[in-house]
Amino acid sequence: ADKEFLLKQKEILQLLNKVHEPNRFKEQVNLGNSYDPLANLGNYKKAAAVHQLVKLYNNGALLPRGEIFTLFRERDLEEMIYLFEALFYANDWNTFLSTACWARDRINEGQFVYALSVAVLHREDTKGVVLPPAYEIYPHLFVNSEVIHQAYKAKMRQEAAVVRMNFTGTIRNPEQRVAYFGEDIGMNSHHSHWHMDFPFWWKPEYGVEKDRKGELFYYMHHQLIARFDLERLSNNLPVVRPLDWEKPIVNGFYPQTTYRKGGEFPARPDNFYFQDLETPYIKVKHMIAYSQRIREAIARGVVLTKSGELYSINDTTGINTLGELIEPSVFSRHREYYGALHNYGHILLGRITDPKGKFNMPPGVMEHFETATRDPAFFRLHKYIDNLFKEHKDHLPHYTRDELLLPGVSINSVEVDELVTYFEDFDIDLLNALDDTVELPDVEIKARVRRLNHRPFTYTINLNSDKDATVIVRVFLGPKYDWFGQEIPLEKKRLYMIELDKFVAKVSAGQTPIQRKSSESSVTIPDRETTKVLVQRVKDALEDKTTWNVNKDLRHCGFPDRLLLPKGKKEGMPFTLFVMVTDWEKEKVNDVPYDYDYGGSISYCGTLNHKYPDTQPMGYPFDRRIENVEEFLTPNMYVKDVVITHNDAE
Ligand code: CUO
Repeated sequence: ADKEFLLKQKEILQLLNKVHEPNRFKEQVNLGNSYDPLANLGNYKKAAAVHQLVKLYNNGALLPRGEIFTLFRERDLEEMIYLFEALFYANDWNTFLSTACWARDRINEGQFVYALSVAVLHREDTKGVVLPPAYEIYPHLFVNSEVIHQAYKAKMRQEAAVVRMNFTGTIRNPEQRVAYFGEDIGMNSHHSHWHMDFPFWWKPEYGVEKDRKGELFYYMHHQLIARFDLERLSNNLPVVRPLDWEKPIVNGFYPQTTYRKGGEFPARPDNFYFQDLETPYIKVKHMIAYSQRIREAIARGVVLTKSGELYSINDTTGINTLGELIEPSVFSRHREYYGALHNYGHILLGRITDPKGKFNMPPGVMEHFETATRDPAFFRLHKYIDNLFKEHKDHLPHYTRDELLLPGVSINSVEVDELVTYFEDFDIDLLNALDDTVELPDVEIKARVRRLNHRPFTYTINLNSDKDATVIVRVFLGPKYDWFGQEIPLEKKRLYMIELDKFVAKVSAGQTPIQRKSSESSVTIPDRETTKVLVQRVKDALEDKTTWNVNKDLRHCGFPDRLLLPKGKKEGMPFTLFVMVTDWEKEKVNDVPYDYDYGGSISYCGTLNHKYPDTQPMGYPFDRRIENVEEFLTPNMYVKDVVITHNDAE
């Protein structure tokens, strides 16, 4: 990389260093203090946002530093957007950096980190900049109270420490058996980054390609639930049931997690009912009405637009329209009529124990994308929403044999290595969790968590083709048996199929073995680099001790590679492996020969700044009904049983 890029990388890491403390990098502080955004309005493409932000700041009207920021509070969001626009619309790097340095010690840390991160992910001149892992910037959102408490003790004693973190709750709560999934820091980091790459507040005026964003909202969350269900089956738990606005939420939840300032995250006892809220004004009956209107749109195949027209959703792009409508995003065709089903669901769950704000409780875990999946009710809300998407997909015609076939190509066999999962220890750096109010030097303090992993494996797909061709390969895994031990028929199993990989391969006439490694999966990303390693690497590269390769398609979004396989069982648990090959020439979108990577995690994270690379609906061929299994299974598909064995440790 050139020096210019490395300096940018260095500045960003410094800006995100200990965000709760005053900036300690003198040059940045000087820059921030000498810079007056109002005197430089000409340097922004949208001066109005900068003007608003500074005006609010000067009036002391912004969310103060130290307070909790959530995207689900209208005011917090609005202010954050002003800052984002100031950063995103800064005409050049100097203006960007000066604005960020100015904001660093003035704007609420939560708003600052979020706005800066989203700006870095989307600005042309910061493409390829690596952000520190979210769990190092905000350890509070990823580890529980006990760990933070122990970490403070260690710092006071000035002793290096490794604090063991247990999953929340006890074995008397059956839901705890799958807490390793909902509380996995990599999974939470993936989820929060997905929402940074595809924010619901994203405006068309930003001019960045957000191809099939509504469909991705559906598909990524659909896959999260399917994966959660496979983890549940691996632990003898039934699959998740959707929420019901009028019935009690049977399972309570005690997050045992604490904010840096503002107290513990609120808990929810068992069997709580949804409650009406006053601010924001959300009534349970509104949620029911929104659902009814959405279901009516699905049944009729059209949504009502704001201007009173009917807009068809009766085709493959319908899912995208529906995703934008249900989330909802700025692209919702009629926000007033269809409401904000999903976002309000998050808010209703987050405020459920203090609906009137009587006790001034802080936001619940559901009100942050970093913490939402810790609560099992997250998966119940999303299954409820997923069932609406399913209802829509079930209205579309099933795929015909002709559509599914790839003439001249057949899969003869698929071989896969032994599939083994295990738990391992992982240490999180807690440096940023502790403030420096006491003038004590930093000591090494880490939280040690248990996390699921699997042995690396390879598939070999043996293809027979009557010509040279470029094919696209899709690999899925689904459960063989349900919770009752009954074999699941394919037309039902399709809803629990998790995507393992999607990639492009060249085949020549005759037999071709296609080999693919688990580490190459289009679903996942490897462990994120730690802040420490990043800081050192930049330093070394600036001193020409190492090289730094800039990856302009770098993604922070991506399911953790460790979680590619569900846990399975000690005695071995049978699953169904499914492979399908189709014609890449027919499905490719961009006119680049090998554009399937775009950062390596396109399956759940799509692409940034490009068109989505293939034309098939996400989840194809399992997104639609299967009428007749025999007719569905064509020679270019292959189904086989595989076994996943779980070892407690490796
Ligand atoms: Cu990701 Cu509800 O959209 O958490």
